[in-house]
Amino acid sequence: MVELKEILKPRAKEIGFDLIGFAKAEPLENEFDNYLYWLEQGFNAKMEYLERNKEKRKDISLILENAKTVIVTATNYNTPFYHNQSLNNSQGKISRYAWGEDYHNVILPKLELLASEISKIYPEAKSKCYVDTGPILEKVWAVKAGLGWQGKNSLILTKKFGSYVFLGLIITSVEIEPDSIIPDHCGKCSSCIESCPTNAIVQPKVIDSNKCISYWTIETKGKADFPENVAKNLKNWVFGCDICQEVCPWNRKEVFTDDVSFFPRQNQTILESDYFNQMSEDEFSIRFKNSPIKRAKLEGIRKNISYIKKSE
Ligand code: B12
Ligand code: SF4
Ligand code: SF4
Repeated sequence: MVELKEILKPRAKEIGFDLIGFAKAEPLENEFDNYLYWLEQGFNAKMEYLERNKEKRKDISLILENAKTVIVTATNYNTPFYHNQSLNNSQGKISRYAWGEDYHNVILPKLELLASEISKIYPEAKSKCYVDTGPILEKVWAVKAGLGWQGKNSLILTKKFGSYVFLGLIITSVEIEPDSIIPDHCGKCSSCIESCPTNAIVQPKVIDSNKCISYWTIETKGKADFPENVAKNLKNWVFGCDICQEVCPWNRKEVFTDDVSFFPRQNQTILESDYFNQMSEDEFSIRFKNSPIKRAKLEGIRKNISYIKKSE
């Protein structure tokens, strides 16, 4: 049991993961009730996919039969680049996670490579890899695997890298000794709650997506009008929002990744209104190929920028 873990830990580093942890694949209890509470409150906004496959979110063995272990990885995406602090109202900020390549494309092949190490040792083992898109409460598993704690901004904070990490998961049928949980280190701090311009952190760890700039600028793809509270308080964010992470003391360490795929493409951390007004759909597809920004579509980005022109 211990032996496989000792093989996977250094191999994960070689492959490019910054942290790895192991959790026992058991059904969720309180965490699942909290998720149901979150849905009941309508905090998922129009993200209906979060209402589907509830049972799989509770019991991970419905995703992989005979699941014994959930392996969770964290990949640091912090880079030594920053937003220009004096922006005008035709310049929109891209959130840090979206400056470079789409993380799904970067992380999934690495997880598959790591999973193949398990098969080398246990050829009969079954494993499944996920980044973001499965019916899985990834942050809950990150806590269980001892990678970090869930901060009041609802994100996973790690002692070494803060919250600018992407999570990835391997569910496997092999039993591996679980890691210990790390205590919550938010303490009395509540900077994220106080700094959120739309009051989207409705209680510690709980985000109301209906109020979250990240939701409106990424998920609605130009198809819905922003509520007034969001439209007025965009603070120049046009794709995602990092305010509740920028204020977090755990992100002051500035430990940077050397993976250039997360560095800003063409050194762009902001998007200019004129640039998009002149752009064709084809140019948009080429410029944002394999970038998370493609998700918002040209129409969505134009709409988001039109809002910052009107915001305070
Ligand atoms: C849906 C989603 C969103 C939604 C909803 C956000 C949210 N907090 O749930 C929106 C579009 C707003 C969003 C935004 C962002 N996201 Co997002 N998102 C997801 C996704 C796909 C699912 C999250 C989910 O299941 N939410 C449902 C809620 C119920 O889950 P939860 O937050 O863990 O809920 C817990 C608490 O709410 C708490 N709780 C609920 N009720 C109650 C009640 C009480 C009394 C208590 C005590 C607790 C409690 O318990 C719940 C269960 O444990 C995950 C990937 C995944 N599959 O997990 C990425 C993920 C969470 N996102 C990620 C990122 C990077 C972001 C952004 C930073 C992007 C950006 N820069 O704009 C922002 C951050 C906004 C924020 N502060 O959360 C990363 C986070 C990495 C990390 N370090 O944690 C993830 C893990 C993707 C990944 N694979 O790396 N996201
Ligand atoms: S991402 Fe922005 S809007 Fe959403 S909770 Fe954090 S600070 Fe608030
Ligand atoms: S800003 Fe403070 S309360 Fe919020 S996540 Fe960071 S340490 Fe926790």
